[in-house]
Amino acid sequence: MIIKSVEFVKSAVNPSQYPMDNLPEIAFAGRSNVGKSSLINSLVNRKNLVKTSSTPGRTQLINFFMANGKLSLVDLPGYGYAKVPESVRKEWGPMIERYLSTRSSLRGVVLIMDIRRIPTEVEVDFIHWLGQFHIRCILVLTKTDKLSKMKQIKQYHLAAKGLGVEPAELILFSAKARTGKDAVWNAIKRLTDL
Ligand SMILES: Nc1nc2c(ncn2[C@@H]2O[C@H](COP(=O)(O)OP(=O)(O)O)[C@@H](O)[C@H]2O)c(=O)[nH]1
Ligand SMILES: [Mg+2]
Repeated sequence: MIIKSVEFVKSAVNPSQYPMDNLPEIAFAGRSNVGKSSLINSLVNRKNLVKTSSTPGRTQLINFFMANGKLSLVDLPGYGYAKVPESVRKEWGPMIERYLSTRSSLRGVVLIMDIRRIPTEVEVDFIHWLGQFHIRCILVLTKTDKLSKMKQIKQYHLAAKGLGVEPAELILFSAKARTGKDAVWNAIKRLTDL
């Protein structure tokens, strides 16, 4: 996809604050610090459209972006970061659930996982939960540059097994090495008919 323009639209907590433009929408989810913001920046060829951080667990809002005036991209707050206070965590679940279960323009969720971590029941449950809402899921293993090619292949198969999917359903990605971007875009295009 050739990105001609991309802009931040707004941040939201409640459905009344979501943009009303009704554009096809793709949301990005993953644990804090997994490389979600870096992946979005890389997809739209921007260094810092979405703030990246080495201090995880800070973003607690749903951030909406618009690409080429016709595709909505959503950065969901990361989950599973131990240092997030319980009070914040209590808000997080319902906020994400509300978004995912009510957003009618949502065409799919990109679930981003660190290739070095074997997916746990958190990821498996999330995928299952999305399925119950008939939300399509694009599975991405990121930070592949951190592993040798041999280790990548090993982890790729272990991740597929852990998630209960065919290896071919997983996309290998690295923001640093700039690999996997076309594969993610192709998957997004399939879900959005763009
Ligand atoms: N080596 C490497 N580091 C990455 C990659 N993607 C993100 N990071 C680093 O991981 C940290 C968290 O990234 P960020 O995009 O802010 O993660 P988020 O919390 O999921 O949005 C930052 O220090 C990034 O520079 C990648 O593909 N390779
Ligand atoms: Mg982020």
